[in-house]
Amino acid sequence: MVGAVPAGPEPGADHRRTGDVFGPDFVLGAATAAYQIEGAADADGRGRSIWDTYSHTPGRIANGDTGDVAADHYHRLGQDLDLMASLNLDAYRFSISWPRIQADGTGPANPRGVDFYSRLVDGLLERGIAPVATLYHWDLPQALEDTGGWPNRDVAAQFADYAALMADALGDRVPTWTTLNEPWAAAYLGYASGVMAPGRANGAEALAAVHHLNLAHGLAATVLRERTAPSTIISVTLNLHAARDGGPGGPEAVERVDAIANGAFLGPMLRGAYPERLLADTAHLTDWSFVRDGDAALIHVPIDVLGVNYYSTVTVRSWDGRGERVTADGHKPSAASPWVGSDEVVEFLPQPGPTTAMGWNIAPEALEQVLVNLAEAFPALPLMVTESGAAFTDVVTPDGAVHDDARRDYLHRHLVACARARERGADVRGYFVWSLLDNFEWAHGYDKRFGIVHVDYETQRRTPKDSALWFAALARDRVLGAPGPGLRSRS
Ligand code: IFM
Repeated sequence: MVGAVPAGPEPGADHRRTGDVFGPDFVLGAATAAYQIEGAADADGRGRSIWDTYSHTPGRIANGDTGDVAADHYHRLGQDLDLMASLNLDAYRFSISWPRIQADGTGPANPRGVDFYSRLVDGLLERGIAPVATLYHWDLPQALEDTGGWPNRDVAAQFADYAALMADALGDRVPTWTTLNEPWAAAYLGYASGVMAPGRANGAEALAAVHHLNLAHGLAATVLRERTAPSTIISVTLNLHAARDGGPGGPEAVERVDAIANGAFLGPMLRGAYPERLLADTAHLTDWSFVRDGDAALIHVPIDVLGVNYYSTVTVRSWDGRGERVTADGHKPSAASPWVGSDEVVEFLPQPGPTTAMGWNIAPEALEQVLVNLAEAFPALPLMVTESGAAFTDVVTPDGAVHDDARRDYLHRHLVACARARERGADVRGYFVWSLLDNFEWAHGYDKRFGIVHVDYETQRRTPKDSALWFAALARDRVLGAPGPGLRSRS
């Protein structure tokens, strides 16, 4: 579906060039997610989510961190809105916490929860910043997990009910909606490897979760379409894997990974069917009987934009069963694999550096190629880079600044990748930095900082890093200036 991505940049490709112009129609924004920044875990009738449960389970999160307080965005909304305006953002991508709206995942909307997002949307519009609302960034109400979670089909219908509540509450003011963020992570990291909430490790359940997330997307997209204005943009965000051939047996390994990670979502959402490769590779785990007649049509509904989250590549080859196999999911070591059905046959090789603080390799040329491959596979579908960014070890200098040249360089090179993809015919509409603020990085807790704005978690003081000031100048001037000294260029 995305296909193979060649290793390394093409000779002569320049991912540090300057002078690229991003016209006013190209959206330059920043992204966050509810559980990662809001805090206020018990405020105003919010229910518990699977991430509350998971983060409060000893041993799950680095340092025992939780999202209870996070960046306290819930109580600092006005300040954070002003911060966004000071950075000249065209758009702000946020997610809505489902348990703030429906504490137990069912029933009427909690007016106090709705009010928070209503104030957020109004505050954005007052400042000329376009709201991009994501309905699901992994915080399933715990009460729904208690009924079986995403492996339970009913949750998809409950998600559609929640989508209807939000469409009715905010649909008159939110121009762009995203149904799901990274269902790959929700299904495979949540139910197969267990390094994310709810922390189950069962491949068959993960595949049922994949299907019910796809169904949830389709049902919610339909509800949004029916209840909002015709001009409303409806999208989904996928973290598509850029898989490289690490031979021997590389092409087959790439095909397997592409099917599990990319085709499992692109297939039903955009083509109306799961890839044969996926069905074959997982046949020993499940008969896919959770797919019912009519589901394909419910999932395969028109969307207006495909959101792409991109961070790094994977390099794979077929495992010959000898020696010690290297596996990876890029998140946290786990006893169980997220590569459901292929974990015994695909070997993940260490990536060449340089890397970020997450250990993820930096490869802007692969973002370019993913966008070009998608444009070729789905020519009529506009693309939006909905997350791109990097964690580095930031240092606050005595004068209170954060000179994060490496992050600035990272962003620069990935924006060049977007510009190059556009030159090669990809209809890339915009780029959202991950993330506006330092935040709760899931199993890594607060150890990893992705923000272009530094957060002092003791005082909740916000300090725009140099990357934020650079991004603000780009959003104002629309021309890509000189990159930071940053990392040694590989291009
Ligand atoms: O922080 C996450 C985000 O929630 C989803 N995409 C990847 C980011 C970095 O790991």
